[in-house]
Amino acid sequence: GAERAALEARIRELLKAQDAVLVAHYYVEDALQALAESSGGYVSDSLDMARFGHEHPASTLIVAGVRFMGETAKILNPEKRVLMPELEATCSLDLGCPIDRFAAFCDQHPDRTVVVYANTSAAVKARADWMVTSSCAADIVAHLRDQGQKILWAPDKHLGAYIKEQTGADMLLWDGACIVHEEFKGAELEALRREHPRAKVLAHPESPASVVAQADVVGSTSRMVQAVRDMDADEFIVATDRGIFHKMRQLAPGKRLIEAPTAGKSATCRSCAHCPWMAMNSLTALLHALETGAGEIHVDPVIGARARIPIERMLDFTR
Ligand code: CIZ
Ligand code: SF4
Repeated sequence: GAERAALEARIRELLKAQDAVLVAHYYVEDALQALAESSGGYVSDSLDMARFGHEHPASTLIVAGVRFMGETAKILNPEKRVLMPELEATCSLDLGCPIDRFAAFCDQHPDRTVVVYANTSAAVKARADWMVTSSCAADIVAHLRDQGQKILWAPDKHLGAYIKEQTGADMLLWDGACIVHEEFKGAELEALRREHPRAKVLAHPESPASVVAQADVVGSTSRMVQAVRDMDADEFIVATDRGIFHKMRQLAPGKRLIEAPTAGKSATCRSCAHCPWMAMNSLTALLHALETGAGEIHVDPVIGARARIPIERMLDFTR
C-alpha cells in the first residue's frame, strides 16, 4: 500500500545518496527482491551475488540474505562498505561448523584437500583450499578427483553425499545440514507426485537423498529457476525455500508451482520451507541499516585475505 511505497521511495533515495547497490538472494521476501531489481541491483544465488557485487562499481554493497553472503562480499571487496539489513541472520550450516572443531578435523586429515560450501564463516573459509556453491560443486570436485586428490567436505552432508555419488570422488563428510531443506520428506513427496502425475520435481541437493532421488532436476537455485522457465511442463513440485517462487512466477507466469511436502507442515510448522534467517530481512530493516549504518559487516583483514584465496579459486574456475 501507500506505506510500502513511501518506505521504498525513501530506500531508493538513500541507495542513490550513498552510492549503494542492493543485492538480494532468491529466498528473501518478494518486496526486497522486487526492490533490488527495480533499483539497478540484482537477485540471484550466492555465487552470482558474489560475482555481481564484486564487479559492480558502487562503493557500498547492501546484501539482503544471510551473514555468510555479506562476509563473502566483504572478503572480495575489502575497500567497499558492506551492509546487511540484519546481522543476526545466520545459517544452520554456518552454526554447525565452528572454526575450532573444523580446524581440528582438518588437522586430523592433512592428506585431504579441504573444500567448503559457501555457507560457512570467514574463518572456516580461511582454513579451506576451495570454496564452492551448489552451482559449481560437482564440477570442482570432479576436477580435484581427476587430479587424484582426496577431499574433506564441509559442512552440508546431503549436498556432500550427492556430489560424492555424482563424481565418485573420495570424500570425507562433515555432519551438517540445512534446517529448511532437511525437512523435505521422501514418502510424502511420493504421495504428492501421485496426486500430480504430470508435475516435474525440482530439488535442491541440500535435501535428503530420498527427495533428491525422485527429482527430475537436481540443482542450485538458479538451475531450478531456469528449469521452470525452460522445461516443457506446466506443473512443478519444488523442494527448496519458497522465497524462490517470486522469481519463478516472474519468469513463468502461467506455470503451476507446488511446494514439496515437509514433515510438520500441516500441524506445527506452517512455514517449514522458509528459512527463518532469510525471513529476518525486510524493507524496514533495510531502511534502518541505510539510515544508521547499522548492519555493517566487518571481517578481520588477516582472515579475510586468507579466505579470499578459496573464493577466488572458485570464481576463476567458473569464469
Ligand atoms: O540454501 C542456501 O542458502 C542456498 C541455496 C544458497 C545459495 O547457494 O544460493
Ligand atoms: Fe542456511 Fe538453509 Fe537458511 Fe540457506 S536456507 S541460509 S542453507 S539455513
